[in-house]
Amino acid sequence: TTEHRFAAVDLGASSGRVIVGEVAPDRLTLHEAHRFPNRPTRVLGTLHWNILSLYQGVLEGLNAAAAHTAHNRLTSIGIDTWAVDYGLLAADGTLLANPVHYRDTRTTGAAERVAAAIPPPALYAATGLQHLPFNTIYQLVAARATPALAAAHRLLLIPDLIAYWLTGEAGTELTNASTTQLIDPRTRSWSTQVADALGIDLSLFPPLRNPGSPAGHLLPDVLAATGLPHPTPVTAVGSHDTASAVVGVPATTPDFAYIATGTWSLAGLELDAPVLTEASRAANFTNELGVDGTVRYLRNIMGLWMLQECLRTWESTGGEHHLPTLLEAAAEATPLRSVVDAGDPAFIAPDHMPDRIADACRRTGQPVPRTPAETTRCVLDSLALAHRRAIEDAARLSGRTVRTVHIVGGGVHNTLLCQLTADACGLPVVAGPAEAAALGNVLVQARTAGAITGGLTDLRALLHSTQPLRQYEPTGDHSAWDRAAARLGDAQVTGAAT
Ligand code: ADP
Ligand code: LRH
Repeated sequence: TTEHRFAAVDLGASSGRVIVGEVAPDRLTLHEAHRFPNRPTRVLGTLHWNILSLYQGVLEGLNAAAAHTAHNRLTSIGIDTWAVDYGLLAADGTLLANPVHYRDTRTTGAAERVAAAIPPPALYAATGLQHLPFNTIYQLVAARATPALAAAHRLLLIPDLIAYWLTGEAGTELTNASTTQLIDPRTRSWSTQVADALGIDLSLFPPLRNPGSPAGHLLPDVLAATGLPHPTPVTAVGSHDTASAVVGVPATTPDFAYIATGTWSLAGLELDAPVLTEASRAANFTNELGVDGTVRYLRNIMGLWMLQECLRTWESTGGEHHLPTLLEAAAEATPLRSVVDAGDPAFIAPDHMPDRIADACRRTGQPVPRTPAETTRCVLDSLALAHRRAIEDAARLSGRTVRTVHIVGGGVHNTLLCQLTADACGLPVVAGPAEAAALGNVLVQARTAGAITGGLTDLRALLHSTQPLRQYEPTGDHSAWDRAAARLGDAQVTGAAT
């Protein structure tokens, strides 16, 4: 029998990893070949991704993946990363500027400029995307006068940039392209209307490609660096990490909602068609494109970023904070003492997170958390509340019923967050797998290679039968969550649609 091993390159905002998946029709095992930190760097006031350091991590990871497989052979490699960001290339392929982090403040004021060119209702009708201040269109409008954009021959989204460096071939993978706010979710192709209104040159983007299509072969210098043999193909997967994570949801029935929890919480539903109503726009729901013609109807919630940033602040001021110990203390803290709006864009930027949380509690007339454990509890209660709100809104706006909530991503390790989410939603939560994005990445490659067959339901059945999952039943007094929500008022948890 042919051995099929696939490497998933999965770059998240907190860490990058290269994971080897071994796949057969009834078997799916993962081996983490390499994990490396993702540390953005501020240079002359602008927050950048350390893109070459991340690429170095990819090469080292592929080298470790090769060493893990017989004859160093991988059936293929797939790449997924965070969304919206990009690199600009000259005609000879040179990277013209270091990619800017979506949390950089350069997009301040860009929303007003975009709204002047195309009113928000028309933009939503054309793209179905929630307003996030860092969507690619806002970044491009903010960068309009820069020399790099003026000189650019090509724009590559981050996973497409990594794929280009590995193979020399350029493409724009569709699921991630949908996060630019330049794609019409009905036609699943570029919106020339939006691009023209904003003066964005669509010819900067190489041709669209679908998950499952070939994306080239490793170049000789990459083979030398990784020890992989020629030819090692790269396969397009859901290159938006959240698209791959949704493939990696081990659902067994159609009436599920998902929450991909990592740096962000992405909470919503998988649909066959976009919801482009005014009510959906007002609730700030997005229609990102998924694998196999699906739509990811979801809302961005601040996620564990809030906790990561608190930890970073406490550590920088000399505190020792071990996450598991802190979570144990948070589990003992008073429930729902204070909650903040985990959809509020005020939490997007880095730095001073504990102070910003304290300010939000003060502004809404709630007790200010005094200790790291209380602040942690406030963050987790707030995330659970935002999860519930997103799932309820998604069900209402799409006319669907939800009976099970799946949590995937790094947040699966946070048992308190999983239990609070079950309590807030009043629904059973199935938690796992933590590496759903890597699994979704591997499964799409495996299907393309013929190692497995079927639709998303079949891929999910394989996940369900092979991956360790944990179930949480709702507990506690459900009305306590309604009272906590009421303290935040009507404008909460939508990310303030304009
Ligand atoms: P991303 O893909 O955005 O980089 P991940 O899905 O890797 O993020 O999730 C990272 C988050 O998962 C961390 O910020 C942390 O809050 C949580 N996490 C990871 N491991 C653990 C753990 N052992 N206990 C509790 N939380 C954890
Ligand atoms: C999660 C994610 C999310 C995007 C954000 C920029 O990693 O891709 O889906 O909104 O990063």
